[in-house]
Amino acid sequence: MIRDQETLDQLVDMIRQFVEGVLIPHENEVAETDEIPQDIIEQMKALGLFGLTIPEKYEGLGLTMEEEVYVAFELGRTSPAFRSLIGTNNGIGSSGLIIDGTEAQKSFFLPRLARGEVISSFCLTEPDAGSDAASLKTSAVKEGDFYILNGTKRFITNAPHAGVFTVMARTNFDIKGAGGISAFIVDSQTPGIFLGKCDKKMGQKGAHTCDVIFENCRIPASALIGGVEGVGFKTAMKVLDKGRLHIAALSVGAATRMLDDSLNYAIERKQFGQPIAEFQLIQAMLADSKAEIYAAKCMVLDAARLRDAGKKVSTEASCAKMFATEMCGRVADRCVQIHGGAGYISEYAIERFYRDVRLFRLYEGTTQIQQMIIARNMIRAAS
Ligand code: COS
Repeated sequence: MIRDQETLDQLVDMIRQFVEGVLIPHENEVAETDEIPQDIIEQMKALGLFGLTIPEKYEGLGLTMEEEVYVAFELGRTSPAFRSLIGTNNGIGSSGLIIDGTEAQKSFFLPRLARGEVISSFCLTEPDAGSDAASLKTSAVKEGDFYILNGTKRFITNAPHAGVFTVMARTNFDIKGAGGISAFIVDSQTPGIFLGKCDKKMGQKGAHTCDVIFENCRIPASALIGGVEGVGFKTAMKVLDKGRLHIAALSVGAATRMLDDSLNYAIERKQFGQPIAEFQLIQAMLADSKAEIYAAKCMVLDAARLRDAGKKVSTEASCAKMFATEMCGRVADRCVQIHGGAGYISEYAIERFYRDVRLFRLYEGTTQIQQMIIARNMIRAAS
């Protein structure tokens, strides 16, 4: 749902100008230094980019899902590292609170997240609980007015910068799967929290992940999201339904950028006495990529509108995430091919994008998990 087309157009234009004028010119620097310059972070704060999806009541812009995906199409056109820094506050790091938090939890944390004063992270994955998230072992044992957290969370995006963690932990050990899990909102300065070394990744330099280790970490009982035990897994799944749509939209943005760069390259690059764009085998790659981006964009927008209409979009979010991220991988591969040998050289952005976008098919649920969710939902609906 678009609340006011003119306001959205202004926001999208402003973000496009920021992406083109500030972020794209700094991509190489971020890739080389593995850091986003502080002055860019300050500009992101000033533009309200940390609070795009946080409700207006809590100082955010309160974007609807449809509005959010239009913004993500733009943000996707530059290095994913920039989006990653603001991504958790706008998505998996705040959604749990927005969807299921108590009023006290929302009013305490959300304005800080919206202003970018505090970075949030989402702690679901563990060394032995990745795709099978319901098998997580991190424990939260109630002791009076406190819970004691113990366990290790893995590959946690923005953990090195986080001021607050949404942590999924087991409160009931008699229930083996999802029903024994609760969600907590945890201040990262609480004694008993330790961070691992930053992970060395294939790409997305400038975006940081690491382990988060809880050792007898004592948190107040008021940290239980929504004040209800045993529903933390469902909170996590609802967060991921939304997050998967966002990743699908980013994939559309990244594929658009890669294709734009490749089209320009194909028009400029001459071989056999003419621009390579004149060759039909190059045209086939350009046309297939264009059509697939269009298809993914239509899917993302449709799923976003359904979510705004209050529909359950688990199937549609997984369809969009699966199709858009796989599409993005195919486009990345074709775009390297269009660049020829130059596509393997880091002077061209496509070499970096090829590595950066590989993560889209993995995080917030692999393609295989999306397939499983889609098929399961189909079977359930038919039985
Ligand atoms: N919204 C609300 N509730 C949901 C839900 C959703 N999208 N998906 C599942 N649930 C509920 C189910 O209804 C079920 O509740 P009941 O027991 O009351 O019926 C409960 O959650 C458990 O669901 P399910 O039985 O489907 O859980 P499974 O363990 O079999 O599998 C998958 C769940 C595989 C879908 C889940 O573990 C998953 O998404 N894994 C990937 C994790 C991931 O994306 N990790 C990325 C890292 S986080 S950035």
